[in-house]
Amino acid sequence: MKRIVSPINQREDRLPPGQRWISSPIVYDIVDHIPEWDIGKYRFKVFGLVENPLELNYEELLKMPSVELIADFHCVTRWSVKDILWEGIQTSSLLSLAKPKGEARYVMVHSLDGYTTNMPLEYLLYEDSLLAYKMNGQTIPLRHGYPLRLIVPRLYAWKSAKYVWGIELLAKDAPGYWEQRGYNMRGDPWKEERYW
Ligand SMILES: Nc1nc2c(c(=O)[nH]1)N[C@H]1C(S)=C(S)[C@@H](COP(=O)(O)O)O[C@H]1N2
Ligand SMILES: [Mo]
Repeated sequence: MKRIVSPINQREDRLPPGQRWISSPIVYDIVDHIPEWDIGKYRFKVFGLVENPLELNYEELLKMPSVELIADFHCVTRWSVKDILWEGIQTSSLLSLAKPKGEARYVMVHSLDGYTTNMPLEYLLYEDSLLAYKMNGQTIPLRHGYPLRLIVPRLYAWKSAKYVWGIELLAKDAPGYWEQRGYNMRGDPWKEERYW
């Protein structure tokens, strides 16, 4: 299997300004209890401004061409974790199947817990952006995003939505859960795009 080391790990300023290294990611959730999702009913969707809307069940996702990714993880609350190993589907390959329309410029990511997050579409076209179903060699634990988690190493970790069920392509940017509460619409850690 192809293994990608994220370009962010290879930067000279690998640790973004205002961050410190810790050994493993701290779990954050907007709800108190994450239920065991019914995987038989789970459907992942790419919709909105696309020529070919996609709908895939979990089994179909696992059959898609996959890659391994090693990437650092940077939380806006100032901790960072080195070299997490993920396995999953490159978002660029899903988008090339879905065929974004010309007007599509932004995405809204939708999660099973009601969480949402937005970002410019270009971040899903980088080779190191993944929809991951494995973490450190095992099925992603529920607390870290089972069944499917977006990983966008180039942005702060609140953009790496857990429990993802959909990616919606939009012409205009719109704020997700944290973005409605003052977090940045882009969130580049090297530019310290934390809040407004
Ligand atoms: N669905 C969902 N995804 C989410 C969150 C959340 O509350 N719900 N929190 C975000 C934040 S703020 C961070 S820092 C990371 C934390 O990842 P972890 O819980 O796997 O450590 O998940 C992000 N993805
Ligand atoms: Mo976070």
